[in-house]
Amino acid sequence: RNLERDMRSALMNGEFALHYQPFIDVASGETSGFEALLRWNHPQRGMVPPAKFIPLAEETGLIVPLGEWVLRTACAEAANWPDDLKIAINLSPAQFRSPELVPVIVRALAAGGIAPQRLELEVTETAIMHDSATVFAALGRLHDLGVRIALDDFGTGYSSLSFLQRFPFDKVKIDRSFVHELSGPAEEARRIARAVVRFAVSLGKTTTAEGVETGEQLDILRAEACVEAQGFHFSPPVDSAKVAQMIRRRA
Ligand code: G
Ligand code: G
Ligand code: NA
Ligand code: MN
Repeated sequence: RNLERDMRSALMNGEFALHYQPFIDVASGETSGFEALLRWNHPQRGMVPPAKFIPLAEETGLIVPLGEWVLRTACAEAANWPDDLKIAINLSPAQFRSPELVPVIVRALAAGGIAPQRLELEVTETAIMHDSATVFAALGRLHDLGVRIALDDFGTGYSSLSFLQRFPFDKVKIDRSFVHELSGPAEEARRIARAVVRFAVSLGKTTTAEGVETGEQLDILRAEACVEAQGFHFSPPVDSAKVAQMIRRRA
């Protein structure tokens, strides 16, 4: 396919960029960190959304070099930030099949002088179910180094509770489909949010709600003791110049 061929050259041509979306501590309103989100500025097609090219990158194996570029670039960026700010990076299941994953992460952290505790790796339930022995081994080693693991899009997958109990993660990201429902009249969404927060707390994990778009949603999440929030209500993903501006304004 054309897109596949273009993607191979895009990495060399510098057509990929990272945008960053802040996540906020609900209680203090302070920014806790930024999630790196990949963007492809195609010379003819314009912005190609990740939903279009990431599945293709996974199929073709290109996600391995692309994912390494993301890790290096995001850590280099975070090296410029105050060191209380975390950097969150999404990982695809296919990246775990590379024996280079752990060394690449260790080198990216060392190059930026970033404490492992500042790095948060986001993996989906689907990713960890798939090929779980390999994923377990890699995430276990990273977790032992102090890297934090977040379970992304929580509530949309099929992981069993016993599986989650054995899995070394620190944070649950409540999927935005649940957060979206919080503005509606249905009490059910609120009960789900409450249940997820309590579930996380009982396992000793922290929580982030994704896709927070309104103050009403935020108020409900605060009342349910959700720890962090992320979404258009605070900021969309922005480029690194805008991140620098946000950090200056904060200081
Ligand atoms: O930024 P946007 O909403 O378009 O992202 C769509 C999806 O692409 C999200 O689910 C996100 O997890 C995924 N995504 C964005 N950046 C990366 C990345 O660097 N690596 C991987 N594996 N997935 C990413
Ligand atoms: O799957 P993941 O959580 O990684 O997806 C991140 C993507 O979600 C980002 O690419 C971003 O564009 C999108 N996103 C971030 N905040 C919001 C929001 O408040 N509402 C919606 N609908 N999408 C959001
Ligand atoms: Na994510
Ligand atoms: Mn997510």
